[in-house]
Formats: sequence, structure tokens, C-alpha cells
Amino acid sequence: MRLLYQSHSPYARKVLVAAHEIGLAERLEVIHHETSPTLRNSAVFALNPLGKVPVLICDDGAVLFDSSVICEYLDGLHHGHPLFPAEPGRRFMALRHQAITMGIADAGIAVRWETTRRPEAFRWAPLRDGHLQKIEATCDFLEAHLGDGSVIDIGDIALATALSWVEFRQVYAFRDGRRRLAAWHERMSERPSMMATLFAGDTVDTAPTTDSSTGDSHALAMA
Ligand SMILES: N[C@@H](CCC(=O)N[C@@H](CS)C(=O)NCC(=O)O)C(=O)O
Repeated sequence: MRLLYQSHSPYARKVLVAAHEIGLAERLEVIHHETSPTLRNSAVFALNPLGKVPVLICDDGAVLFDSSVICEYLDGLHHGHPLFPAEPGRRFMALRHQAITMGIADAGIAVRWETTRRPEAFRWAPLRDGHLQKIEATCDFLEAHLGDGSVIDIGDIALATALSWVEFRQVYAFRDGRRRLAAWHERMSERPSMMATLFAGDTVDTAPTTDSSTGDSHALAMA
């Protein structure tokens, strides 16, 4: 299987961490792609009309996105402990957990547009602050609702990668005043799946060099 990836994407890392957790990472050929709404990547658009990574090309040629769909697909390919619990009570809590933590990543990216990515003259502080409030409220919610961490599900993987990204990009100091969340994240960060997938790289919103025939930035295969 081929995974169109990005070494600084919380969504792409979520997929790769999940693959490590269920023992499927070695079956993935990981290919780095830069994507941005201001820098068209035609190779990604050809597979996903949203132009976003992660994208999974399955062994039978089927193309899957987004990260939640890919993770659920991969979870069906192994016989170990499921990341998406079957029992409805646990399943919907895991899905809710995944949804709110993906909301942290969504809001964090929105904050980055209003702080660094958008040209300064177009940044709007009230919008930045509104998104920061969502991150703050979600971290408070998680501090109060965290599980005991004894069983890892897709929500935990989504949360670990989203919080790591928030810290990596210095979007929000989630540890301040949240001892449980901070301790939980410390433990998650020590897992081999997290250690093997550390974030790297800068966001590329404009192409430093482009291929004159396609206008595209370049994809890089990762070892
Ligand atoms: N909901 C999607 C979000 C994917 C996403 O936003 N990926 C970013 C990389 S962090 C992207 O490719 N952005 C390009 C764009 O917005 O045009 C998922 O969970 O996979």
C-alpha cells in the first residue's frame, strides 16, 4: 500500500501511528507530499479532489481519504486489538474522542493562518482568538474526560498526534494547568509508534522551485 503523507501533518501522522500500533507500518510505502490551498499539488488532487493528505492507495488500487477513513480501513486488516472498538458504547466514545481531537488540529491550522501563514495585512486577530478558544475549551474537556490510558483506541492516537502537533508548531501551551493531560501525553509520546513518526519540516505555501511543465512542487519518497 502507498501512503501519501506529510511529515508535518497531524492527520497523516495519525495514520502512520495507527499503522505502527496495529503492526502494519511495514506494509506502507510512505511518500511525502507538500500540500497547501495556496500551492496546488496535482498528484494529490488526482487522487483526492480536496487536494489533501493523507491518501492511501490500497493494494487493490482503491484510493481512500481522509485520515479517519484510512485508519478504519487499516484496522480491518489485522486481528489484534481493534483501534475502533466493536461494542457500540466504546465505539462511539472513541469516535467522539477522535472527532474532537481532529477539531484541535483543524482549529490549530486555522490559528496558523492567522498568525504566520497568511500575509500579515490579511490576518485577523479575532478569528485567531476564536480558534484558540476552541483549542482551550477542548483541552479543558479532555483534562476532565481522559480515560485511564490502559487501552489505546483511535481517539487516543488522534489526540496524541494533535497535541504533539500543537506543541511542534507552538500554537497553544496545552500543558499549562492540565496535569492529567500533560502526563497522559508524556506516556503516549514514549510509545514506539510515536517515537518512529516524529514531526519534521516547514509548511510550504508557495513553491520555492516548481516544475515548469506541471507547475507543481515536488514529492519526496521517505525511507
Ligand atoms: N480531515 C482531513 C484533513 C487533512 C488535511 O487537512 N491535510 C492537510 C495537511 S496537514 C492538507 O493536506 N492540507 C492541504 C489543503 O488544505 O489544501 C483528514 O483527517 O485527513
